[in-house]
Amino acid sequence: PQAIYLEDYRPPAWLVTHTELNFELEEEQTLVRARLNIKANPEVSGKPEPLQLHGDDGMELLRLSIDNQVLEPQDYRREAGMLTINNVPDQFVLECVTRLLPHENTALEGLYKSDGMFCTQCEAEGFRRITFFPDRPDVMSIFRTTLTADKSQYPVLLSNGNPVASGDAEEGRHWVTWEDPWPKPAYLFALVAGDLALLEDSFTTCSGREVALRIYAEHKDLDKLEYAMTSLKNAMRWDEEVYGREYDLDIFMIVAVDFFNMGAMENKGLNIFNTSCVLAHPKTTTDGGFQRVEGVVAHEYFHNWSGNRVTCRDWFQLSLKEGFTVFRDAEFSADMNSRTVKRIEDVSLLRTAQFAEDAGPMAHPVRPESFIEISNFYTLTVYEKGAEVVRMLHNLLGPELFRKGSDLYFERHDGQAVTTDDFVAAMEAVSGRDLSQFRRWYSQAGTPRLNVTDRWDADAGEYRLTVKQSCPPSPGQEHKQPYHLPLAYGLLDEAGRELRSGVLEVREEEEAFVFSGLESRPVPSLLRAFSAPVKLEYDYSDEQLLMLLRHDTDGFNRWDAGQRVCVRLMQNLIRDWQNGQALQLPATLVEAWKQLLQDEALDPAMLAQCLRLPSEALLAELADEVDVVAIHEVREFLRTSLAQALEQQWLAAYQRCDTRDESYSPDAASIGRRSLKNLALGYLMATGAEPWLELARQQFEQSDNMTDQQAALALVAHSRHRESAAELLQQFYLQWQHESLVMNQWLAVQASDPTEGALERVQALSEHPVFDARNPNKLRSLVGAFCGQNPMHFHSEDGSGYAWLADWVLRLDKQNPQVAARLLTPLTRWKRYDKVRSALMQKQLQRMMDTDDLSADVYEVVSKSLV
Ligand code: HT7
Ligand code: ZN
Repeated sequence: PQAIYLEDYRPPAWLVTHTELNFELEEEQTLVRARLNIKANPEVSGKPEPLQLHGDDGMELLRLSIDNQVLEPQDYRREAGMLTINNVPDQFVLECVTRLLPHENTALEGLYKSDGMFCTQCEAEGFRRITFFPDRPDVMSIFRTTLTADKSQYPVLLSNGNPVASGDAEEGRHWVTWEDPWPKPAYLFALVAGDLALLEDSFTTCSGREVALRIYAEHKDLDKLEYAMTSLKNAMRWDEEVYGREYDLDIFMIVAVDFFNMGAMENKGLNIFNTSCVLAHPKTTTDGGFQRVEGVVAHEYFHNWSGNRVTCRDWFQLSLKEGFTVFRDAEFSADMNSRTVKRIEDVSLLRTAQFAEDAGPMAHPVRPESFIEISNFYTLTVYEKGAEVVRMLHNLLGPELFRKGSDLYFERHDGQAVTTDDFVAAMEAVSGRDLSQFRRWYSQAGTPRLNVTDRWDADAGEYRLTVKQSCPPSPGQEHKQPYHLPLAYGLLDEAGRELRSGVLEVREEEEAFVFSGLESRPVPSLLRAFSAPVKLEYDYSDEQLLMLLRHDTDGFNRWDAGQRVCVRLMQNLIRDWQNGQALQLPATLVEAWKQLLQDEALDPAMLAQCLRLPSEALLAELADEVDVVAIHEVREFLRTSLAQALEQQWLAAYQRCDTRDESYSPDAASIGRRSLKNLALGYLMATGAEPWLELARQQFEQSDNMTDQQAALALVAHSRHRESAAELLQQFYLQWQHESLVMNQWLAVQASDPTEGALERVQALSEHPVFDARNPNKLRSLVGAFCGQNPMHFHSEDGSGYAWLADWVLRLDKQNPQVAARLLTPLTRWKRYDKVRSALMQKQLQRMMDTDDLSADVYEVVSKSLV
């Protein structure tokens, strides 16, 4: 497979002004008649180029004509995914007929079947599996689509835009024509055909237009659509109020499908969602699930402007739409729920998974410079770090100028396919600032380090902060230039009173900032709200951190101070464990946690965040060499010790947050109470005392919502009470076996069970009737959860976990390369482990590399990892 490079970008030689598509959907085949109005791009000068259209090599071409003249095979060439036709006129109509086999499409790209319904996934390069087309985002066309199918089996026929005509056809078939007035790239095309249930509502836009809102799902899931509808209406209002963005069609539709490679897709007017991101019901969905639905519904809706009306010039610019849209959805969720908790969750993900990606073999800038398979670049770097880059612009410019910048960006580029540079240019234009140094965030990979030291001059009352920045090398980028970043800070006195606060702009490799007029040496609260995606080093004492944990006015930094204390302690304990020394729990930590637990004024959600120990994944990311066993043992030791030392306080917290009398609501306050209650239950269970097992069993049996039931299930299932574990798992299975999404949780709970025999359990589960290897959600729940959330067993020293994953990847590569390549990620981190493990991981990577006919997806990840 060949890499393609950003620097090779050339504008398209041919444009498609109008696209007419006709789908004859049948059980055994689908015929697609495409009629494209093509013209030479007036902005490309020079001698006319041959017409080149993308088209998957496996796609059957039945007929091809230009201006009604049928072309014979000698009139065109098909190779390497391209159809080339020489000597075409300046403007013409190309017609072609292709035959597809959607029921055999297991890759879930292009047109495929999910549980009996037809659906599509065209981002990034799926449209070329439907018909021949310049399948690149800078070719924007007006689409008119007609679907014909059997009326009783597929009563619902949907595509982008508004329905303009419909009727009955012969042999019990019917048809509907859809017209989308907004020019769009082919990756935003979609169709759905099926027998679907519908939840309907409407929304009146800020200019008084009525928009019909329709959410479709399988009939059995009709009762799980309300939350998505509420979230959609909230998102539509929020986008009007916060960004001035109004919806632009008469209908907005969402369809839930169970077979989907990612979370959801923002097709114009017809979003297609993984069921896991749209269905929600208190009985079957956890709080986390509700929040995911709210966030993803908003994310896809926000794409209508940031992605659809203004789209990407090429796929290197992916973060233009994804980074900006993640920032927008994060702000939306922060406004709907708790801002601090949302920030803590997002930063935790960034620090564990994105920082690890930035330090791994697939590290790439937010705007990558090359790729073999673009699907491999839907990454945490493009999405989450990309969002942090937009957030930094927000921090540097302030909310008013940022809004002006986004208004200008949408106004300047409406209907265009543009670049991340255009986005920054709009911010420059409204602020009058030079953001050229800031642009390095888009072009340089790796996580910068900020090393901060300070000096106090008591005589002058002067406090000096010295900030040094550096960034480690990443593939293809040995040396990095300094970044321009906002460093939000506060200065507190010893008693925790805030003396100063503001935002410093860091630009140099080394830079000093001086504060005068202070009476005593302050304690700095640095990088407030995580104002830049960096690793901050400052030599805090435990006392200073505990003071910040109690008093910082920045909620995020309060939490972060507590995490820093724990991380430092755990790193020391890991060293002790490695040296064979007895592990000891420091009294200061117990005291600090006791105080927190007794402070009834504290928000339960915040308290739960503060009392959750840093994850094994975070400790692994921070280690020079990952010692899986030591990390696990130390975390377990600390959990058990804190559980025993504070048993009464955990019980009091559990009782304080007992929500048994409340009816379920997914609002932030209730979610916060449940999260503290279940955290407390986890600590109580960690004491190993029988009464708490009983309490967990009671909660499992009596709770009326999935959050509490699943929390109790996971605690018991992962405990040493094996009989109870088996009983509850069986009970849960019998209760929920017909709810596919709940069964995903059931699989994931077992796959992440750290007790003995985990590999045998997941092997057995892969033969269980609820498991379906063609369904990406099932694969993520079983294979993904075992390899990503069960480090002790995945990293078993005999290499059995690695071999199991490699077996899966090789099997799935034939079936669904996108999913295969994603599941492979944990093996790519082999350099981070001890010699034995890294050799075993490499062996599996090499085994894959030696396999013939690897997909481009898997080939790219494996080959880059082995370098
Ligand atoms: N923009 C969407 C990306 C997406 C996708 C990409 C590759 C393969 C399958 C896919 N399904 C959806 C999702 C989003 O970020 O909104
Ligand atoms: Zn997106």
